[in-house]
Amino acid sequence: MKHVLTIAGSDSGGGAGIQADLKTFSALGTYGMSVITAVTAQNTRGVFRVVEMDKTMVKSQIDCIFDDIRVDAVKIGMVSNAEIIAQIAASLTEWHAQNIVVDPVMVSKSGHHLLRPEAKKQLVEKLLPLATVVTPNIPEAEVILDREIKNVDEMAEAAMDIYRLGPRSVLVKGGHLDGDATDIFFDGKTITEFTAEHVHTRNTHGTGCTLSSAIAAHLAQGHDLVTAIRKAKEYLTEAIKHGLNIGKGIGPVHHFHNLYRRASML
Ligand code: PXL
Repeated sequence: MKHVLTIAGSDSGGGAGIQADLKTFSALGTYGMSVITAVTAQNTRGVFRVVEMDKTMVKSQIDCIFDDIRVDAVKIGMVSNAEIIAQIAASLTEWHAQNIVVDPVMVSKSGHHLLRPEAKKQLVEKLLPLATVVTPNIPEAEVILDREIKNVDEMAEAAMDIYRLGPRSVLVKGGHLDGDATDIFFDGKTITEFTAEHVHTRNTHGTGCTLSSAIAAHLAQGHDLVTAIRKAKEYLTEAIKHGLNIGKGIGPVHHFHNLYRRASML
């Protein structure tokens, strides 16, 4: 079995962050591990409080894992401050981590800031160059590049410009544009478009976390980037279609739709 690590924040509501990542790793047949960067008090209606971890505790968690267990891929999600970002970059470099998926989490679905604005520079300068693939949605790509992105052509230009910041490849996710969800992937040579049907549902909590974790799990299993992304999108589309009406706000996607269907538990 392959081993996949998430470095991200905890979502007490269970729909996003570490919880979504571990469910995704498990659903895709990999062994999941976690380094917690922050604890959020949240539910389907919003994020109510955030406590960031001490950077030395982030270092200790990473060291304990890499010292003992082979890590086949790493997904990085919510990392809210510059100190923790610098620590993660130093530790992953020291341990020669491979297959790193960076999801540049900035704002929750409910509109809560999960990245301190002053930490953007560190995220761009320290984390992006480590990424095998970085997976911004349109609002995140706009913040990274400091300009608006209004259509698929501008998404492709954004992917190429973010590529220049140092990651091995870039996936700009188009779910925030109207119409079908087209994502644009650039690996330094070729632009690849991924189009999935736009599922009309309110229950989309954790979609970004789930996609980046699924890409990491598929990279760990030896797939190339384009295949890993295609399979991750297929998994996410089904998880959104089976989204759960939990809570009074934005409900989570169903990570185990496949398993529950086979066990007649859907
Ligand atoms: O979806 C981004 C995200 C990432 N990580 C944590 C979150 C959220 C959104 O709510 O809570 C911990």
